[in-house]
Amino acid sequence: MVHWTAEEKQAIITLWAKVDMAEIGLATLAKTLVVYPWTQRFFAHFGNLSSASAICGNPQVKAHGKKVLTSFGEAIKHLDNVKETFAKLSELHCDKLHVDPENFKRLGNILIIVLAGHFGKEFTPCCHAAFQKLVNVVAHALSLRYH
Ligand code: HNI
Repeated sequence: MVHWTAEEKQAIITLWAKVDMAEIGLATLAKTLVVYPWTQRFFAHFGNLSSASAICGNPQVKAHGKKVLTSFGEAIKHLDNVKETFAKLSELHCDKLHVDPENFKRLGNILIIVLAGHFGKEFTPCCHAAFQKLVNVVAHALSLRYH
């Protein structure tokens, strides 16, 4: 099981309380779709994804980005229990959607880039390290159905 220090938990929870799910969620999902264009194929039913500006202005991308970020929030509420928390989501992404698990890591790393850009100096190296651990744990939990 992953061990979290009190400092790591504190860093994650404190920053997360300041995160606007809609804004950061949209930025994270839209950037993932632009930077890794093959991920767009999972969202073909979302309508216009024909350019970076179409993606950033797409209301379904916005709504889904918020959903994904809220889901990260669930992991944060259950840091000692992420595997169980994401069991159903892992089933969905692996068995039904067949998302390549590398993409979970990619989205997580984009989230870190977005947080670093948004929070600047407040996203300290310790905070960065705690979030890097979190996105690794989330990516791992989501891919468990493949193992
Ligand atoms: Ni993901 C649906 C969470 C990464 C493709 N995804 C969801 C839902 C949540 C979610 C929550 C909604 C489930 C439901 O409706 O019951 N996804 C997450 C999280 C990550 C993630 C926490 C973190 C890494 N998903 C990805 C990636 C892809 C992806 C990287 C593809 C590249 N997800 C999907 C698709 C759906 C989805 C496709 C269904 C969307 C829809 O509404 O049709």
